[in-house]
Amino acid sequence: MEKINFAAWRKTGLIIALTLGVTAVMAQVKTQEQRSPSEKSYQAGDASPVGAAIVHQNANPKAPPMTEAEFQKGANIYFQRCAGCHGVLRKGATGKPLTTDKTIVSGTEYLKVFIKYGSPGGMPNWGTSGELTDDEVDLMARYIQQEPPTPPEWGMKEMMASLKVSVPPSQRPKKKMNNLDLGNLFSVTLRDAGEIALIDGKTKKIVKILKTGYAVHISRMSQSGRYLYVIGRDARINLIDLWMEEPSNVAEIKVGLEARSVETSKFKGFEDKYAIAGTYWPPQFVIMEGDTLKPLRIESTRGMVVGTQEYHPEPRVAAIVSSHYNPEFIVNAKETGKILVVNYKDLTNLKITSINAAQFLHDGGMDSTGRYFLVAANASNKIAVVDTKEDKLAALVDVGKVPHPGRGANFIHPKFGPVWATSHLGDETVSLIGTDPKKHKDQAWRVVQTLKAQGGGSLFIKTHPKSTNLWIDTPLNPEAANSQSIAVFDIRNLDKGYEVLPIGEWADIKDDGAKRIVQPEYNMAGDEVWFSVWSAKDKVSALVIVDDKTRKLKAVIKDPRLITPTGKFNINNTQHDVY
Ligand code: DHE
Repeated sequence: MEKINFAAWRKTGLIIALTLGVTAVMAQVKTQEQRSPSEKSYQAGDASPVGAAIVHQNANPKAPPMTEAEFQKGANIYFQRCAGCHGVLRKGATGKPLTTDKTIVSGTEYLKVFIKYGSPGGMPNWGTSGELTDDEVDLMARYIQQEPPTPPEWGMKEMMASLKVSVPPSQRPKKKMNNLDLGNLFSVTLRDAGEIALIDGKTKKIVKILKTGYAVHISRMSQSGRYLYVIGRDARINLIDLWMEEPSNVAEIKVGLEARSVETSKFKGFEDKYAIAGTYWPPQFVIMEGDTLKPLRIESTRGMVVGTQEYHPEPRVAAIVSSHYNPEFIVNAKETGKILVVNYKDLTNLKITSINAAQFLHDGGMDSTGRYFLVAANASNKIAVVDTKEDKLAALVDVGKVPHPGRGANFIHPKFGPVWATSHLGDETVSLIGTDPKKHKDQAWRVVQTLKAQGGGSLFIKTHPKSTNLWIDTPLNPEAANSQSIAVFDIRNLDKGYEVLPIGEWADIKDDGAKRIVQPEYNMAGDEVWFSVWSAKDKVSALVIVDDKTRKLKAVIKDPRLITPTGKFNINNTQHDVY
């Protein structure tokens, strides 16, 4: 079977526009039309590791002929470039469905035109952009008329076979064996290296580089602050013990073929006991032992979509957070638009509260009290609010276009009291939502103010309880001036507008890399902010650290090992949900 050449296709190292919006009906749905280029490319995302697992051809007799080798190549291209929008089973997600009842009616020639030239409605020009050759365009036009291959399921047997506990709990230290200031350590995603860097917050030195899954996505902390969990797009989880003399991998598992989220149990009495991971494929989540990753219970997310109540075969698991109010995980199913509150008290008699929110759930975080969870339903331009004490939907709040908060930003608004903020992929606005139903009832779960920042293409917003700054990145904005800088508001005087800091320039990198500024992250004290200067794998990247009070450059970390740094996770802030 042909292997995906990830390195070649990801030659820019960044997110490339990948939507094959080929449909039987030329008209694009409204949401497609309204999507900005940055939004389209982001949602299409990166290569899905699923393609490598496709093993058989199920050709439709009405479809144009293909050899087995062509089919394999088509499957690889599809999973690298199209599945992010159109779904693994081609039933449609943020992109249109590409099922054979539609594609065969369209026919090869018609499909080729779409694939080669794209459309104003949302499909990139695969052929004319040089991403696909004419032969590959022809191959893809024929490929999408074959029945979609179904990737294998991944159940207990496969998970157990992949589980490696390299250092069993009995052989691990009983206390912290190093002098590291763990609270102020950062776990930095080195996306295209399949590694994380542990960096000391004070000295800014790389303490250790650890091998993780392919295109590693996020890091999360156990409640005690001892265990670090890292998940890659290939659904591999690495468990790192920060108490060891040298922090090291102690266990590893592959929980599926593609994933983004991992979290740990944080409720009193269950600290460090369980871990949970959600997968894009298969559409499911698994609860594991916190200190070994041994899988205990796997649950599917397949089911009915909120609103239409139609069956969806692959609701991908997006963000997962841990409740502080109950022994529960809050699991967000993207395509069904449902928030599943999973009570882990009794894994045999698992209780799941299924909350109707909206499509497509993506990322989110807690309010400052930790009681309410706010999550972006990005295609619906809404933020869903869950009361994690009562396990109920508190509100669905209309915000700007395609909200993308990361974990969001909590602060006290001078006029409206406690608010949580999100920026947007689809426009330049920042929506501030009131979060205090007791003392600020009139403002609760309403947008109390809308700020205008640099532009669309924002992915992350950040502040800290000790700061008066509100930072908004724009890494996917088409203008380099915006993607290479950061906007910062003074929370005490939001009407004053924002200041722009040229973080990319400050990194002082001489090559022509993209230098996208992504994901502000505070140190433990809340007095400095770290930014990634994210360029392609073969270009120089860096981390730029800004003094939060003065907004002046404090340090630049450059190191040949810092390949494509994106997410940064301060241990203390991640452990305690400080944002
Ligand atoms: Fe992410 C969080 C999914 C592209 C950097 N990303 C998340 C979460 C999900 C997700 C579901 C929430 C996890 C949680 O809280 O449990 N991300 C996806 C995608 O599906 C998407 C759009 C395309 C893809 O193929 O992956 C995507 N993400 C990206 C990027 O291109 C980014 C900018 C760079 C990268 O490293 O790949 C990126 N995503 C991040 C980061 C977080 C994240 C840094 C965690 C933010 C935080 O503060 O917690």
